[in-house]
Order: sequence, then structure tokens, then C-alpha cells
Amino acid sequence: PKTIFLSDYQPPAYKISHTELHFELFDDYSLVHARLHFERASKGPEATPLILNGQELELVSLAVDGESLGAERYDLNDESLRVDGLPATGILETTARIFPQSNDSLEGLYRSRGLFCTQCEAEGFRKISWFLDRPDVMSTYAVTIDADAQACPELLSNGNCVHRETLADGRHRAVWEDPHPKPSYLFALVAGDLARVEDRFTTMGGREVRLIILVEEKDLDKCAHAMDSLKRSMRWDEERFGREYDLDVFHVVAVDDFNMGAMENKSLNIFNTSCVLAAPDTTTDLGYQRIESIVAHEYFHNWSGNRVTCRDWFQLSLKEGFTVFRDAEFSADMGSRSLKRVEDAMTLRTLQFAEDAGPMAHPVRPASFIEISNFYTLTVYEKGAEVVRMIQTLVGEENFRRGSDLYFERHDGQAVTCDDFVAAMEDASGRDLSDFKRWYSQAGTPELTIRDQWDEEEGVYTLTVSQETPLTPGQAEKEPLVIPLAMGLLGDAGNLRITLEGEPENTETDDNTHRVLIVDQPTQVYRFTGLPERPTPSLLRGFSAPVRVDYPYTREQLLQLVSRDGDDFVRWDAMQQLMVSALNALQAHPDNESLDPLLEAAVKAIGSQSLDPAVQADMLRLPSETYLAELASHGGTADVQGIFRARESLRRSLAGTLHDNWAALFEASRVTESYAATGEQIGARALANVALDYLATANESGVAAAADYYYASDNLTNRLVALRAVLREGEESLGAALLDDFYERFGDEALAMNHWLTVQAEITHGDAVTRVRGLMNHPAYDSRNPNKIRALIGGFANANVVNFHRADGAGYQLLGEVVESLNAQNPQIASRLLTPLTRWKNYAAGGDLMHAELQRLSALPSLSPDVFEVVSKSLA
Ligand code: BAL
Ligand code: ZN
Repeated sequence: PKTIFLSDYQPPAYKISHTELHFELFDDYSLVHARLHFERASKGPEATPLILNGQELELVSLAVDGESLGAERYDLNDESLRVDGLPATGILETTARIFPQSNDSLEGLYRSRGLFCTQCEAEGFRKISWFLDRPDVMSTYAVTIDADAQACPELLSNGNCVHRETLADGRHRAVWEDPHPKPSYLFALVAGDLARVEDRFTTMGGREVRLIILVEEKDLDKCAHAMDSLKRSMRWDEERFGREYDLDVFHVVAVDDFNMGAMENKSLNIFNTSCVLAAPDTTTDLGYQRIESIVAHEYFHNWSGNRVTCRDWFQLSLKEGFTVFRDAEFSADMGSRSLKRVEDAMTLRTLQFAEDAGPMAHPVRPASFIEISNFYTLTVYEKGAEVVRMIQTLVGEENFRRGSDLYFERHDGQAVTCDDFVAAMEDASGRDLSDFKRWYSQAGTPELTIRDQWDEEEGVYTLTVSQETPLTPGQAEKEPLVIPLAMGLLGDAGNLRITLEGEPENTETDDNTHRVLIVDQPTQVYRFTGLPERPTPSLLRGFSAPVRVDYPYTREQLLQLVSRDGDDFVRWDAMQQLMVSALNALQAHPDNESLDPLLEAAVKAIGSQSLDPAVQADMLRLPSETYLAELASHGGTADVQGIFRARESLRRSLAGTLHDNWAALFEASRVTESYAATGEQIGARALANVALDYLATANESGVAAAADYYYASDNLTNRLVALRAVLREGEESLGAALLDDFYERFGDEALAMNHWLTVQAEITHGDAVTRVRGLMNHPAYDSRNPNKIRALIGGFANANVVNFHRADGAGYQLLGEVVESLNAQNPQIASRLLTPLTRWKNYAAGGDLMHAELQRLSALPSLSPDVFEVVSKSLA
């Protein structure tokens, strides 16, 4: 496979201003007739051939301006169709035969439970028709779909339906036109038997929009939450970003077999069922929140992605980073801002930092790739969103909005770059962001080392801040980044007023206890004057930058921050640090008893009246094994068995010592009303469920209470918390009874069954590998469905850390075998599943066996480019 470089970008030699597609859909094949209205780019020499992308297409016919082409005029191979001797403008006509029913890659046109549907981003359109399948070729589309009227009563594509007719032989036709020029990755088609839920939205400009969600008949009662989320997103985008919807109809279609979460095709969003269908029995609280944010995310793409799109795939974060930032702001406005920040920080620190420290590390704007599908990553999405957030912090909210308006106005209908986005922000704010732009090109997580000094006599507190970004593959040198470091100074009675030497008093906000330091040099010194007492620094407030911070807090300082800092992220983070330090101590000396500051902090957190309950719950949960392994492998290697033992021991200490506190918390927080996915209930449930989990850890009556809780629950959130606790702490027969009960209740609900598979994949005791292999043969599993694969195999490899890293390597072999079998069938999912194996350098004990499994994979014949790229970079 070939590496593609950003530096090699060339504009397309031809434009395709209009595209007519005619689909004839049949059960055993489909025909795609295309008429491409092409025009040679003005500077192109006459001899320039038109080279169209095309994969897995059978050529039926080829003509230019109505005349069939002889073999001497074209060259066809597995990847492309080259046509020579074209006029400057004309119409190229192709007919392709394709086989959606046997397309298991779920890219291009394929069938999911009989439904015809498409996924074209990034490069799936080339499996439908020959085309200039690149985002800077934007075209209007007219799409005719013919299919059997009974099997496919719904025929949908982008834009507006302009014509319908009945055809012979029980077939029918619909014609769709999309007036907005778009790249081929936003093309969509759906044909099948679907039921619909319909609502309306009136835009700020008075446009009446029909909102239609299409699902299988059995799922009609699970659409209300997505519809409500959609309407709130549309309103919010008008109010916050001034963005209005631009067509008369907006469709959301749910499909069971889908590689991604959802896809923002123009006016025809296609969703993984797991990201749209919601019901209390089959969706957790987290699931409800996720649906709200994904519905919003896809809707927001209508502007950030569709109206203004990417010039090339290296710019993916232009649309994804910005849109994730937009959906995060939406979620913060809909629920709790501090909760959203804490949870995003947790994801970044657990998963993105690991990616940035691993063999696939890449900048927010990668400089090269083999397979673009491998770059739909936490770095491009989540770190990309943090980069946008930092721009907002640097230029201020008002300027940021002006910059966003300018960006959309300047580039509407264009395919542009991250530089264009930053330029709009610079022009609107007058702030030079040229040094800041290193965030787009430099990979790796910067580390801030912060040391302090206190001058009692002068009342001066000095912070010395140094930054360093570790080297990453392909980047041997790192430059200093521009890092907004939000901070405060905590004294005995609360946050202190800040005066920074050499600068006027804080003018950015009215809050004189908060400051954003702009760290942009290798080392900087900040002197804070006029202080009445030695402060405790409150650092990286609101997770103001995606960086690691190394400051040698004492446990007493952390306790102080937990108790009364003015920033919820810092309070949560201080509690995490206390837990991590207790776990490290336990790992070093398993009989360590010095848990006092942590216990005191936990009591404070349990009793806090000022924290959002969901943040409180996050504070009281132990850091995940995955996060602990990430931390340990930063500058060392992780001992997963030691982490597991220390964590179990700490869980037991907290459960036992604070038993009465947990019992009181459970009683005070448990929700007695019937289920609703409101912020208030979600927060209370989170808190009650953390308490329940500790109670089940503490003793047998706690386990019995968890089992009762399971049976009495009216929702999946509580059921899963209870089920997990019983499976971990209870007799095997009790856990088995609950699992059987769950299967009996929800065996027909695919989405609930995903959770049923995951909880079993995560069981740490017994022979987990054999258990997972057994489940792979269970009727609830489907080796072609990405949700099932993620639930069972992903659940095992990512969350069952001790068993994945079993000393005999059986966990690695299991993952390797699944990747091998998926390599040909669904390369995108295969390469994504591989992630835990790529971290072999982080594990002293299992590293060699992980490496051996990667080597075995690398030697397989016919590796897909997706898997080849991940395996070869991991072994390099
Ligand atoms: N564009 C792929 C799915 C998403 O990020 O919305
Ligand atoms: Zn997106």
C-alpha cells in the first residue's frame, strides 16, 4: 500500500459540476447509471486524462456525450478508470454492476437486514460509481431510484423528492434533487421497508422543515428522544452560532449494521441504531446523553462540514474538531457544563493521551496516511475539538463567534483547510495565531512541569512553568506550543485574589480569582504578589488545554482542592490524584494503611452540597484500569496485575471503612420516581449507583441488595450497575441467574443484548477467554455486525485488562484471530479493534507476546491497507 502525503496535494484536473445517478436495485445485484457533467480545470492541458476512482465495480457501459468508447480510449483497473482524449466539457456516462447484498465492508452501497443503505465517507462512493471521489470535487446531484415497491416502499436520497412514479413489474421510482453542491462522501441512498416518525421545525427565517426519523416498525416507540434532541439542536445552532437549516426536509435513518456512530449525509443522516434509538429498558443514561450529542453533532455538520467542507482528508479535523466542539458546547448548555468537561477530560486523558504516546500518534492535521479510515481518531476528533476550544479561550467568546460567522460567510460552498479556519479567527479577532497553529501539525501530549516558591516576607508566590512535548514517530523535534493555562490560587478561606506582577489586574473577566496564563516558551516564570498566605495552586482549570501537568501536590493540598476549590474540574482532578497516589502506594506496599487523606476527601465529596451530583459520582469512582495503565506507561511500563490488585484492595478499603456513608448516600440519592432521562435523575442515579457498588463490595447483604435492585429496576442503567456488581462480588449462581433473567427479558432487543455481551466480556474471574469464545457462538452474537463485535471483542480487549493481558497470551491470540477473520470482511473494524495490541511497548510482562501476535498478523497474505498500516506502524 502507498503512503499519501499532504505536501503532494494537487487541485483536481476536472470539475464535475452536476451528477445524475440512476439506481436499479435488485435482490442479487444493482445497476448504477451515472452521467457526470465534467469540465476540465481551466489550466489543464488538453491531453489531461480524467482519472476516476472506482473499486469493486463491473463495467457495463461507458460513453462520452452519447458515444460509446472503444477500448483504446480508456484504461480500467481495480482502483480507477482512466479516460483519454476528452473534450473540455461534456458528459461522461458509465453503468456499473455492483453487489450490495454481499458487501460486508459496510462501505459504499450495502444491505443491512434487507435495507439498502450507503456509507460513503471517506472513500466509499468509489464502490458505487466511478467518480472523482475526493472532497474538493463538489457537485449537485439528481438521483433516480428504482426498486421493488413492496420490499422497498421507502426510496430516499439527499435533497428534495421531485418525482415519484409506479413502474411495471411491481416496481416504483423516486427522483431526488439536492441543490447544494456537495462532495461525494456526503451522498446517501436508502431503500427499504421502514416506519416513520414525523415532526416539524420552523427555522428562525420562517422555513417549515419536515423532520422524519425512519426505523424498523418495532422501534417506532424509541424515536422520541432523538427527535427532541434534533429540534433542540436546530434551535441551539441558530441561537449560539446563527446557523439555520437550508432545506425543507431532514431525514434520520437508523440501521443496525454500521461502522461508525452516524453519518452527516446532506439531509439524509444515517445512524447506527445504537446512536438513535432510546428506551429506558434498552438504553443507559450515558446512552441517552450520547444520542443527544450525536444527533446534534450530525445536524451541526450541515454547516461545519457540508456547507463548508474539507479540501482534502488531511483536513478532517476542520470539520470534526469544530463539530465536536460545537456538540460539546450544546451538551454543556443542555445539561451540566462541569460534568461535560470532566467527562471529556477523562476521555482525553485515558484514550487520546495513549494514542498520542503510541505508534499511531499523529497531529490533529496528519501529514501522511496510508488509509484515511485509520485517522477517524480521538486525536482528530477530541484533541481537534480542544484545539478549537483553546482558540476560543485565546480570542474570547465574542471574537470566536465573529470568527465563526466570518468563516461560514467566506467559505460557504467551498472545500477549505484548517488554515482557512484559523485565518477567519485571526481576521475577526485581530490576534495572531501563527504560533498557536503548531497544535495542528505537532503530535504528542505536551507536559507542563510546574514548580513553585513562596516568599513569606514579601507575600510573593512564584510559579515556574516549563513545557516539553515528547517525541513521536516521524517527528524528531518539537517546538513550544501556545498553551492557555487557566488557574487560581486557593487559600484557607477560598480562592485568593490574583495579582500578576508586570501585568494590569485581570481585565479579561470580573473574576479576580481566576487567570489564564498564556504559556508559549520552554520555561516561564509567573510572580503573584500581595498574597496573605501561601496558596495552593489550582491548575488547568476547566481542563483548559489537552496537556499533562506535573506539580508535586502534597496529599493535604489535594484534600484542600477537593474540599473547596472554585473549579469543579480541579476538584475532580484532585480526587483522582489522591486515588492514584493511594493506588501507587498500595502497589508498592500492599499492606499500606495510609489512606487517611483519601478517606477524608471521599467523605468531603460524599457530603458536598456544591458539586453537580454526576460530577460527585465521577469523583467517587475509582480511576479505570485503562487510565491507570496509561499513567503507569508514561515514562515506564504498566503492571496490569498489580494495578488490578491495588484497585481491588482500595475498592474494599473504601467500601468497608465508609460503609455507613455509602448506605446514607444510597438512601439519600436513589430515584424513586419512574424513569426519565433528565439531568436531575441522571445525576441522582449516578450517585446512588456508585454507593450501591461500594455497598455490594462491602459485604453479602450489599450483594443481596444489588440483586434486589436489579429485579426492582425500571431502567437499564440501574440494572447494569447491579448486574456488574453481582457478577463481580456475588456467588456465581446468583450472577448466572441475573444474566439469564436479562436474556429472557431482552433477548429480542439487539441494543440491550450488546450490553449483555459486554458485561460478560468484562468478568475478571474464571477463564474469560473461554467465556468470550463461547459467546462468539451464541445466537446473540453476530460476527458481521460491528456493534456486536465492539460489544464482545472490544469489551474484552479494552475493559477486561487483566484477562486480555493473561500471562499465556491467550487474550492476545483471541484478538488476533478476530482481526484476521475481519481483515477481508470489514477492514475498518478490523484495524480499529487492533488498538490495544499496538500498545505492546507499555507492558513489560506481555509485551513480547503482543509483539509476536502483531508479527503473525503482519505476515498474513492480503492484508487490507487498514490493517497493514496499523500493524506495520506498531512494529516499526
Ligand atoms: N463524519 C463521520 C461521522 C461523524 O463524525 O459525524
Ligand atoms: Zn463528525
